[in-house]
Order: sequence, then structure tokens, then C-alpha cells
Amino acid sequence: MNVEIPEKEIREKLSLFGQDHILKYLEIISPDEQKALLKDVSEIDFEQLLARYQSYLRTLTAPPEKKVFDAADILAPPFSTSVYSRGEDYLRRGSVGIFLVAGGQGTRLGVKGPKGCYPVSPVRQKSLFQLFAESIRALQRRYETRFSWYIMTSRENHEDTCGFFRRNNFFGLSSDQIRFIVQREIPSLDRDGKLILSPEKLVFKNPDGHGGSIRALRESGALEDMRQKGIEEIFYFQVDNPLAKIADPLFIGAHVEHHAEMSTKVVKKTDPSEKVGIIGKINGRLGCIEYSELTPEEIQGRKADGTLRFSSANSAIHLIRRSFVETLTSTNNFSLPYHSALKDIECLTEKEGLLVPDIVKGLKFEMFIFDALGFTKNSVAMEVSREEEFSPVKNRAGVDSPETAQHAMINLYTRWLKESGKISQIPAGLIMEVSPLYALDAAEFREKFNPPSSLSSPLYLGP
Ligand code: UD2
Repeated sequence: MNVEIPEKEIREKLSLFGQDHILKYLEIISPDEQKALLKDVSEIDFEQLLARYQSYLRTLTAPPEKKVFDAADILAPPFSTSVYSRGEDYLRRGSVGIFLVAGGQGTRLGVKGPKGCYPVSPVRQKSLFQLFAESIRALQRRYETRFSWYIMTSRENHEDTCGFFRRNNFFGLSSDQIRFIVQREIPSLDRDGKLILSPEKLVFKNPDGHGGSIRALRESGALEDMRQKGIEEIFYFQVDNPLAKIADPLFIGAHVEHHAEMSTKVVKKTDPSEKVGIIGKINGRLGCIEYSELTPEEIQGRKADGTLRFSSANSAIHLIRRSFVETLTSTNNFSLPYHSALKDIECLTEKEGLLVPDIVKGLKFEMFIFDALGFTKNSVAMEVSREEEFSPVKNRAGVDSPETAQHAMINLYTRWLKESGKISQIPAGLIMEVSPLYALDAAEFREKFNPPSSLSSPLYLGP
């Protein structure tokens, strides 16, 4: 369908909202490019755009709102076996959907393309996507069920992500149990609140943050799909953590026993300088305090026993009740609060009547999933072992890099080997990898492991 663009109206709106520079660009570009740019502009909600910019301006002039941070109540082991069984029941009857957010590119990792394609495992160099798919297959086998896997991509990596799965035959899953959903993008602005022209001569936009996943679930129809399939709880995780224990029954059990709408796994923060959010109470309500919001005194603060005062690091692993997302998104234009960050943006600007490549400092607006915690009545924060469940791949080298994640994986598998009690001596520096299809945990490993006559690197256990 060829919808006519109300050009006059759009031009007036641009003027009204102080975006006359776009009118100037329109004079320079070709008729086809004009059409595309006008269409792009016609989709902008200028009132919201202005509201976001004004809220950014307030952060510059008004003193930051004084928030009272407090440590949250954290659930920690031991847990009764009934909690685990309850979670297993949910899995067996197909009440849990799996939701991976995988928007954006691996730029910080120094790779082109989706982060999930990064070859991360220590021996077979399996990608993050493959590791997750193998875990899901192993869970299906264990619980004799079939999972629906929802994967959020962003415009820039959507085709590459889908192509990667297709080329790899969906890593042994069936294509109809995986549903890709694309998150929205919103216009970035320069520091004066002006729209930015992208190198493609369109409005420059950025993905709306992992918090955009809440409305993406609704807008894509995934939420309705979940309802039809009887999915009650959504297991949410982020693509950068190869150790994420997908659909952990203990977590599910604790979450449902507490009638929680949204729950979070936390890991102990031991290094004050680690750049993670802290799960705590913000003005009395559970939420995530970004490290940038804490003062150096708060970051360094210690309790009488010497441990950090704010030590519950957000692993970005959540359980979210489907009906909670339905309620949140039942009003038109639902959004979580926007956070802005100044970033270098490659763009086009006008110089002497020509459009030339440029780099400007621009404002990118994003929503964060953990802000949904503020809308809950009940929420669980459960502490888990960092060594077993959290080692994100964020940087090319140093902390939170592929190297640290591989070490974490090797350490975990060698611990399983040791705990199996079937090996008297583990060679120093053993490099090993265990496919989730071989064992999902130490107990399964102990059951299956048949020691070879000698152990040497690289050791791979799996299909
Ligand atoms: C996030 C949390 C931090 C801590 C940490 C755990 C924020 C601001 N901070 O740090 O508190 O929990 O993770 O690892 O969130 N993504 C999308 N679409 C987007 C943006 C991100 O899908 O528009 C995905 C993306 O695939 C990425 C993941 O979310 O892997 C995490 O995003 P990030 O790298 O921006 O978060 P980070 O490292 O600042």
C-alpha cells in the first residue's frame, strides 16, 4: 500500500519543534531521498522527543534528586527441595518461555555483527547463541517439553542474527520454536536538541535499550503468543553471559513461591570498582542502582564484617510474570523512564550547501529493563554463585572479556570434574569444555562422566 505522506504537515511540525535544519537538508537531497526522510520524520512523536530532551536538560541544571539507597533483602541458600520441585513443575508443564535480549552490535567487543555470534567457548569456539540453544535442547530432554524461545534483536543486527541461525539449522532446535522480535529505535539528538542525519540520509536513531523489550514483547505479538501457549513466566537473560543458567528451576520456584512479578539473580560484588548495577532499595522500593549513581563513599562503603555495603550485583537475569508485562503495556505508549548518554555519532552535516560526513556528540536515549522492578508489588532478589552463573563478555580484553569468560567456563567444568570424584589428579592448566548437551550441572556430569585412561588438553565432552 502506498500511503501518501502529508508533506506540508511534516514540514510545519519540523519548524514548530525547532528542526528547521532538516528542511535545509531536504533541499539538498534527491527526490527519492526526500521521500524516505519525510517518511522517517512522519513517524516521530515530537512531543515525546521534546519531553526526553527536556528531561536531559533538567539533569544538567537541577541538582540530582536525592535518592535514599539501601541494601535489599536477598534470598540466599539453603533452599528447601520443594522450591526446586515447584520450579521443575513449571518447566515440565511448559509454563516458562525463554527470552533473550540480543540487540546491538559487538562493537565494544571489537567484532562486527551480532554479539551472539561471538565464538566464545574454550575448546570448540561455539558461539553464545549455540551454547544457549544447546542448553535449551538439554532442558527439553530433561523436562520432556518443548520451549518457545523469543530473541530480541535490533534493526541493525536482525538480518545477520536470523541468517546465523538459519545457516546453522537453528542449532538443532526447530525453526518454529524460535521467534525473533525487533526492538524499536528512537531518534538520537545533538546537545542542542536537534535531530541528526544518518549516513543513509535518514533520521539517526538508536535501539531503545534492553528496557525496550517490554514493549517489543507486546508490539511483536510475542506476548499474545505466550498467552496462547500457556506460558506464565518469562525467563529473561542478556546475550553477553555464556554462564547464564537458563530457566533455573530454583529461581523459578523462589519467584513463584513469593508471588513475584519480576525477580532478579544477583552475584556478590567483591571489587568496588566493578561496573555493575546494584540491586537495592531506592527510596524504599526494590530497584537497580547504576554504579554511576553511587558516590565514591557509597561504592567503597563496607559493613562491620568488612564486606561491601552495596554488594548485590545485578546479573541481568530475571523472571518476569507474563501478566505483569500485559498489565504494564496495557496502556497506549507505555514506556519505562529514559536514560540519556552522550556518545560519538557518525552522521552527515551541511557545509556550504553540501552534506558532508561528520562526528557529533549526540544523546542516545535508552530504557533499562531493571526499571520495571519499580512497578512490582512483590519481587525476589536471589543470590547465586558468580563462578557458576555470571561472566559477561563485554570488552575486547581485560575485565569481562572473552578471555575471562573462557577461564570462568574452564574453572566451572574442572570443578565438576573434581567433584565427580572419578579423577584422582587433574592435570594443571587443563583446557576443557562440556557441552550443555552432555551435562547441564555438576550432578548430571557426575552421573555421566566415564573417565578416560588419561586426561589431556583440549578435553571436549559433548556430541
Ligand atoms: C548491564 C547493566 C548492569 C549490569 C550488567 C550485567 C545497564 C545500564 N547496566 O551493563 O547494571 O547488570 O549489564 O552484565 O543495563 N541490549 C539490547 N538492546 C539495547 C541495549 C542492550 O538488546 O538497546 C542487550 C545487548 O545485547 C547487551 C545487553 O543488553 O548484551 C546488555 O546491555 P549493555 O551492554 O548496554 O549493558 P551494560 O554492560 O552497560
